[in-house]
Amino acid sequence: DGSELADIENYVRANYKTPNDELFGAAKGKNLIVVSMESTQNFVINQRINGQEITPFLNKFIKESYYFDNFYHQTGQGKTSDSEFLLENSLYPLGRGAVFFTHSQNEYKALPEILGGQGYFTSVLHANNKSFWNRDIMYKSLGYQRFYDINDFNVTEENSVNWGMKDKDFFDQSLQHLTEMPQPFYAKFITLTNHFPFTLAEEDRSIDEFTSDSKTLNRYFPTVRYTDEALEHFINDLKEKGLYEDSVIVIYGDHYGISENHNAAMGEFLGKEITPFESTQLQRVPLIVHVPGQEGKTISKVSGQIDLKPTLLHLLGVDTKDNIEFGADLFSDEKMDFTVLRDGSFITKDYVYTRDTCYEKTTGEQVEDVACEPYLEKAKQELEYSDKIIYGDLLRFYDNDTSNDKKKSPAVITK
Ligand code: GP9
Ligand code: MN
Repeated sequence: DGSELADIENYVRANYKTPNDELFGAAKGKNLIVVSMESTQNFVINQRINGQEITPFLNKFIKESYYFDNFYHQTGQGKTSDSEFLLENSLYPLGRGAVFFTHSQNEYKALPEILGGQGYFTSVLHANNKSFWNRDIMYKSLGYQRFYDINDFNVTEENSVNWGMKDKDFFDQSLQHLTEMPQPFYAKFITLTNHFPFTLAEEDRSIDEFTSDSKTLNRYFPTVRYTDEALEHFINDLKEKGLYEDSVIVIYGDHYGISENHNAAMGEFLGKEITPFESTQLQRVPLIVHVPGQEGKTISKVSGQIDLKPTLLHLLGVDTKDNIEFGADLFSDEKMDFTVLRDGSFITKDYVYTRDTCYEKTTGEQVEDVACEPYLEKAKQELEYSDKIIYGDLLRFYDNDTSNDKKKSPAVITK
């Protein structure tokens, strides 16, 4: 039965954060455009290589947007799909395997399903095979109405590199789909060019490669820049089509791109040794939220991908207090500085805990465990509760709203 859910529900209710009065519903009825940026870590923001800005567009765009500079990815082996899972459900992905594969038949009350219930047209655009990461199946469970997959794009040898369609062509061709969608819409875009091994033709490179012993890290910078340029074109196109002022635009990094195997090269680039502390801090990814009519602001509260769902729902004026989720509205004054990574590491306002070691954040120095102890239990508890929900398919027993019946979810349409 669902009795296990009672404890979890109590925990979730106790952790609910009251939305910010001014921002709740600030974008009511607007479109929601989310861009998942492949492998983009936060260290590239406002950073240069050989004097060249790596992300000139994003550096400008963050000044006109809410920019979260202490926002962590929380993905595991499911990589991009895990980040999608976090965004849509505000639940943690699993400690091993990819929840998109292992639990695609569960009952969820995901963002697309909720927004669909609010009259939104919900879709994902990603120029890859629909079954990659089991997306075609999982997207049905999440309540997506349409998946624009590789068959909805004209993919050629010229417009492809590395894993598939180049981001500039992807956004170009996506615009056609976007302008044909009924409004309001929730459209999620998943980029691809900045994917390991970061290959890119010479003529598409606008900045230098790095010059370390890691060819991977060396190549990373031009591909990050390529996606930055693709985003600039996309935002300009949105302005041209009149969609910019009618849409909340969210851009976030899905997970790290440079693994710990490249610590020596990364240390060379950043000019410091990559300790476990630094390595954890490198799990920050950009989060940019552009709300029409609102000025830019950098928010340094410690947060993670788990917080996206309640944050976005509140901006759109949709209440979340009956939801079972572990994130909190990033605009809430009550939001704690706290986030848990999938490997059990956690970050607070003052400390970083990883590999059974507590570090002071400002200095990166190891400190007594007792400093981190108050949060250790909470970190474990959250992961454990979230896992229980997934392994037990517990949301099946949670019926706070009858309109959220799986049988009524539309079949996701692919060509
Ligand atoms: C594949 C793309 C990349 O469709 O999303 O997936 P990743 O390897 O980053 O999980
Ligand atoms: Mn990815």
